[in-house]
Amino acid sequence: MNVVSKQDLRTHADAIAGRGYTVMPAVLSPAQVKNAKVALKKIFAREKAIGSEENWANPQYQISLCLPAKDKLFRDLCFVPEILELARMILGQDCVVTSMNGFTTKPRGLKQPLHCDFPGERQLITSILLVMCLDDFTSENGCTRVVPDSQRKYGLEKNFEHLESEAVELEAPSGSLIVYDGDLIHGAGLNQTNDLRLALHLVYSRSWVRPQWDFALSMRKGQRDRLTDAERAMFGIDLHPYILDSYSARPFDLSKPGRLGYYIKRVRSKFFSGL
Ligand SMILES: O=C(O)CCC(=O)C(=O)O
Repeated sequence: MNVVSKQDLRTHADAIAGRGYTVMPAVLSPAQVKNAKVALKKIFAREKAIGSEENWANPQYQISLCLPAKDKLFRDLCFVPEILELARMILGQDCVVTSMNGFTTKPRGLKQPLHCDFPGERQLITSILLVMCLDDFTSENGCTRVVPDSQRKYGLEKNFEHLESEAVELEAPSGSLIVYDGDLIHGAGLNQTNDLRLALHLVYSRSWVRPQWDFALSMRKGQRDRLTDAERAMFGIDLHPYILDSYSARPFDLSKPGRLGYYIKRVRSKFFSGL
C-alpha cells in the first residue's frame, strides 16, 4: 500500500479540478481489497433475486446500495486517511459520505452509456466519486471510461453518445482509486470476459449537499445508536431531517413501525432543540 504524500494529494486534487479526474495506484492494501471482495460477493449473492426485481442487476451491471449499513468494513473504508484527506482538500473539512455502493460490470454484458452522476450548472465541485478497484481494471473487463474536461459543460443534458470518441479508458490495477468530479461525463466499459469486475463506488459531498442516500433512515435504530461520533458526522446522520428518499424519489412509508416516531424526533431535535 502506498503512503500518499501531501504533495501527491495536492497533485491529484489539482488534476480533478483541472481535467476532471485522476488515478491513484495502490491506495488500498491487498488485505482491504480481499476482505471487501469477499463481503461484496456475499452481498451480491444474497441480493440476487431482489437485484433483478429492482433493476439493480441488469445486462450492464449489478449494484448493491448503501454498503455502510451492511458491513462495518465498508464504513471503515470511508475513513482511509489519504482518501479522506483528499476529499477534505476538495470539499472542505466537514464533507460527508453521500453514498457508497458495490458495483460490477456484467460478464459478457452490455456497455454502460456515458452519463453524469451529479449534473448541474455549478462553478464549484460539490461531490467527488471514487471508484475503488477491487479487481484489475482492464479494457477487456470494462474499465471506467471518462471524457476529460467534460465537467461543467453540459448542464442537464442526458445523452452523451456524441462524446464516445473522446472517452479514454482508465486501466488500473486492483487497489487503485479512480477519482472524478461528480459532474464529469463517464461510464463503465464493456466487460468482454467471463468474470466480474468488482468495485466500490464511494461519493463524498460538501456537507450542505442533500445526500443521495439517507443513511439514518436506512440503518436500524440499534445500528445507528452504535455508530461512533465520527461515523455519525461522516454519514450525515444529524444533518438532513427529511422524508424523501432522493435515490428513488419515493416518499418513505412513514406508517412502517418506528419511522414516524423517529422522523418526528429528528425534526424536533433539529429545529426545536432547547425548547
Ligand atoms: O464502475 C465504473 O466503472 C463506473 C460506473 C458508473 O459510472 C456508474 O455506475 O455511475
